[in-house]
Amino acid sequence: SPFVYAPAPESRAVVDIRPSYGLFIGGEFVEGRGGSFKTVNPATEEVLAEISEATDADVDAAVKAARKAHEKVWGPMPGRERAKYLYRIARIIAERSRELAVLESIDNGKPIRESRDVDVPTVAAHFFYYAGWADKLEFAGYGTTPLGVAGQVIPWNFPLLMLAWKVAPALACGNTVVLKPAETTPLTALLFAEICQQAELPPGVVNIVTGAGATGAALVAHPGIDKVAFTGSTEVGKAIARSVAGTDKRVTLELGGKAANIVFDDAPLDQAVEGVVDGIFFNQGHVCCAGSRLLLQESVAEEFLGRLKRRMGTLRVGDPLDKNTDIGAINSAEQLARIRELSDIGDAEGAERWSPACDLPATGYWFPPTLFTGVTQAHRIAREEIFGPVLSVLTFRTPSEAIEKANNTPYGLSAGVWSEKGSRILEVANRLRAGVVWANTFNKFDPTSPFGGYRESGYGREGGKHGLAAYLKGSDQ
Ligand code: TXE
Repeated sequence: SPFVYAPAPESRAVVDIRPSYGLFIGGEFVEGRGGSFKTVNPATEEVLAEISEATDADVDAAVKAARKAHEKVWGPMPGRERAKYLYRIARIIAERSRELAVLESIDNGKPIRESRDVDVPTVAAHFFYYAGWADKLEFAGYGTTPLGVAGQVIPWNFPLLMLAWKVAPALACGNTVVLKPAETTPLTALLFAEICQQAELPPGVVNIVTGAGATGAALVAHPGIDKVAFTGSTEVGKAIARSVAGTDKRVTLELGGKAANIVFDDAPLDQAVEGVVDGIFFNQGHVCCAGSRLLLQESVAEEFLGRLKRRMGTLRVGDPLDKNTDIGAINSAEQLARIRELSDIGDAEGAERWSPACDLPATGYWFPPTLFTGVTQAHRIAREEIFGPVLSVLTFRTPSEAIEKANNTPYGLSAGVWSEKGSRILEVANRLRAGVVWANTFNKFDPTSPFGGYRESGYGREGGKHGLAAYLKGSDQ
């Protein structure tokens, strides 16, 4: 459209990507003993860097460094001193936010508008927020004794934000950490390691071990770990729960989801269209709480779908560094294959697929914004997490039917309710089995709010005061 404001793409030159990276153990970068693997820009398929693969011995060295730092420095340090480091880290993140946002978009594929306006500011906000708790832990009501060493394994959809959700509360409570980023998105965690050096964080308080699933498995199984925090697939979450069974390790798991976004006929429709679009197309749909099932009240379904399709037609898919881009690249060839497979199953099961016309770049991993109508609850696209820009539409007549359908999932992470009536929102929200319910909005994150699920979406809460419970001795999380 001639009316689109078209600023120049964000510059790749803002970031300095080294040809290879080591592991971050005891405050230093050291070469991993398991060789190396490559991280790729999913928008161009260009190899960005060689990343060290950590072996069991490397994981052991990282856990020992974390233990030493916990016993000698970080555990005994008064909370107000820990707070100073966390504030310093938060300030450096804010100062280096442009660099972090560009690097996140290059390694992950997400649009720069999102990494710049959502991911990185929320990361800084988490460090500021938990810095504020470090010398006030007694007011949280969970005691003030840290657990010790936390082993943290995170996914690729919000690499830096998931790091912040895990590292900030752990450090505020006096724990030290060994964190394993996902193998397709290690670069911002490694830049965070440099930020820890810049902040003069005592060596060993934060350790980063890169590698594939085996590195994560070695970390969570290590006997020197007191606490496991995991975000990722339900399958791996279950394997982790099994591997720590019978130990006294504390565990929090944040797993998959299949959230219902419920639109009643009295909803502000244009606002609801925006919320539905944001719910499923934000971050290419690589969001555990994505509103991947749209439940539409029958009386408004046709009108709503017309408006939704028109809005989807305006979404721009392409270069993540272009400030106009709404939908960036799919994070990996494997994830693209998974999205394609489930979408093909949707076709085979008789649902009707629709996407607006859009030119996808020839190289890189791309999937258009996609809508399936004629979906029934038995369809796999209504039951399984697709983790891509694919929305399954179902309809309902009454609030009870909406609630029943929304709850008809093994997951229980999030949901959205759209209605002009406060009483209806409260009634429906109270009957939804989901850890987070948004009303007339979706995908809003804030460091002060707890986040987490039920059933196959895992257990434990991250964020807010509740997020401290996972890292202190006197709680049951
Ligand atoms: O997840 P994995 P994948 C869902 C989404 C996606 C699917 C697969 O549906 O399509 O999972 O994604 C590490 N012990 N979500 O394969 O494998 C791994 O190296 C310890 C939802 O990427 O769970 C990475 O660091 N760690 C989700 C992290 O676990 C292990 C986010 C997550 O990878 C391990 C991501 C093991 N045995 C995917 N195996 C969400 N809830 O947000 C792997 N890992």
